[in-house]
Amino acid sequence: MLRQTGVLVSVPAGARGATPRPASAETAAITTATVQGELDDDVNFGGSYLTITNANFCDGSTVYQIGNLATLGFNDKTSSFIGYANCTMKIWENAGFTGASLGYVASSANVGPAMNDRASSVQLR
Ligand SMILES: [Ca+2]
Ligand SMILES: [Ca+2]
Repeated sequence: MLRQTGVLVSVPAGARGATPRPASAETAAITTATVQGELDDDVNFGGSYLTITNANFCDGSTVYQIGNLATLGFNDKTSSFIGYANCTMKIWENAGFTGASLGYVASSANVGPAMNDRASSVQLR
């Protein structure tokens, strides 16, 4: 797990991140983790994925963000994404929230040709 810009990110080897996973030895120390969102390599929420968890629920105004998806091994991969726990998400073409963007939206089953495999940073709120 890596902590960056106040967002705790985990890349589980097992189940998808649709619901918060039960406590395990790995996550026992994080008792209030909430899955805020998921980036998926394939359209329709398929393929490999990156879940974004945090202690907080989104409130629609507080922004949580990952400034460089390359540091998490998920640069230029996102083809679909979905927010959880009332989060909406915005993906950006470049690291540091610049370039083309899509969002904020609750989910996108297909980010479209303009953004496919281009997301390098992401914000949630
Ligand atoms: Ca992809
Ligand atoms: Ca990019």
